Amino acid sequence: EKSPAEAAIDYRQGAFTMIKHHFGPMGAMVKGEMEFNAAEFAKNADAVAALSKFPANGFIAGSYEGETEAKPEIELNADDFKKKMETFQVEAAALAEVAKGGDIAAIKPQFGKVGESCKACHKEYKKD
Ligand code: ASC
Repeated sequence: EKSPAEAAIDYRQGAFTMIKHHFGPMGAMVKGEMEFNAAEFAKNADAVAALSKFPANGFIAGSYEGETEAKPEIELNADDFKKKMETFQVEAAALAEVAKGGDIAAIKPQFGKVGESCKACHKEYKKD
């Protein structure tokens, strides 16, 4: 039987696995490693926007040791962490919106903003 902390770690890792699954192909399209397909891109952007709401639920007290890359600083800087999660959600929603237009030139900078929002959190709160 899993402890609440172990279950929370599994939950957030599951959410990040799903996010990565949808974010990866968008990155490949933006970089020109994969042919741009507007419909596929928009579907992935919708998925990331929806999934962006979930990881925060898994960062519960006591879940910063064991099989996790999350740093205990998350608990100490809870307001900053929450703000960074919300930035990710806002930027992901904006990407889903711009993706509906199917214009790669408009999509690219917003995709960049989502990536920056991932990186901002990882930089401070994810173990290397
Ligand atoms: C990814 C991935 C991340 C982000 C980040 C964006 O594909 O796994 O953590 O993008 O590298 O800068």
